[in-house]
Amino acid sequence: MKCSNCNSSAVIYLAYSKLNLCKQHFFRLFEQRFKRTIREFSMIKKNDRVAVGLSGGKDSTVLLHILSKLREDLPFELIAITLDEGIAGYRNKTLDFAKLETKKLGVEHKIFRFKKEAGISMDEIMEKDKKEIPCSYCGVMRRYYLNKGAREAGADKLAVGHNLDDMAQTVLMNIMRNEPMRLARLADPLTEDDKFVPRIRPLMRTPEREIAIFAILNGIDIDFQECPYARHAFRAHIRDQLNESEEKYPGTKFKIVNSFMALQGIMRKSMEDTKFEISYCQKCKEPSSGDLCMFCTMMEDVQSK
Ligand code: Q46
Ligand code: ZN
Ligand code: ZN
Repeated sequence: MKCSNCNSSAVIYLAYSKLNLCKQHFFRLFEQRFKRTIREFSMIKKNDRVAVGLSGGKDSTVLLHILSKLREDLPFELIAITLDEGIAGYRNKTLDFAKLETKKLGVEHKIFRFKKEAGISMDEIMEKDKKEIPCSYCGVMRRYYLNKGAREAGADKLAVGHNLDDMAQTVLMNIMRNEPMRLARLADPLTEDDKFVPRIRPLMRTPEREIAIFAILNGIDIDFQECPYARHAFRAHIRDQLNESEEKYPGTKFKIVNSFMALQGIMRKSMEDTKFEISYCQKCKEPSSGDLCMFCTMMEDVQSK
C-alpha cells in the first residue's frame, strides 16, 4: 500500500481520515497534532518546569520522548517522576525501563516509593486488606504522591500520558455512572490551589493505537505486562465497546472527546458557584476538602486493620 501523500510504502492506515501514511508522514501528523494540542490549551509556556509522570508504559514513555524533542523548539525544563507502588514482579521491570529511558534522554529522574514515603507498599496493603479493590487504594496514593512529588521537584505542570482512548473511556464512564462533577473536573480542575500542580494531557487527542505504532517505529520497547492487581472490569467493558464502535464508525473516539470539549465551557460556567472551598489536611497539610485528606483517611483505615 502506498502513502496517500507520497510514493513511499505506508506503515499505517487511519480509517477516520481514510489515509495511508508512510513513516515520515505519520511522524509529521503525530508531532503536529501533539504540538497543536499543547498550543490549544496553552499547556506549556517558555521556561516552564514540566514533570512527566513516567510509569515506564508506552504512553508515558512516548510522552517523555516527544516532550524531550519539543525542547528543540521551545525551551523548557523536563523532569520525570516515577512511583514505585511496591508490587513485586511488576513495577521492578517498568522501573528499570523508566531509568533506562531517562538516562538515554538525559532527563532528571525522581523515584517515589510508597514503602519509603508512606511506610507501606501496595503488596503489604493487600496482605492486610484482601477485600478492598486494590486500585481504589493505589489510585489515591498515586494521585497524592504524583502531585506532591511534582510540587517538591519545583514543577509548574504535571504531564500525564492519558491518550484519546483513555479520555473517551473516562467521559463515557462518568456519564454512565451519573457523575457529572467528576466529568466537570476532568475538563478543568475546580480545585485551584497553590499546592496542586496543574495536570496537562498532551496526548489526549492521540489514539492509543498510534502511540503504540509510534513507539515501535522509534525503537521504544513496549512492555505489555499488566499490573497483577488491575481489575478494571467497567473500564474494560467500555474500552471494548468503544473499539467496536470505532471499527464500525471510524472517528467515534474523536467525536466523543470533541463533544466533551465543546461542553466543558458550559459545564465550567454552570459549576462556578459549586466550587468547593479548599482547606488543608490536619495531619499532612496537603489540600483537602475535609479535616483529613483522602490519603490520610485511607492510611488510618489500613493501619487499623
Ligand atoms: S498500579 Fe495501582 Fe495501577 Fe496496579 S493497583 Fe491499580 S492503580 S492497576 S495504574
Ligand atoms: Zn508519505
Ligand atoms: Zn493528609
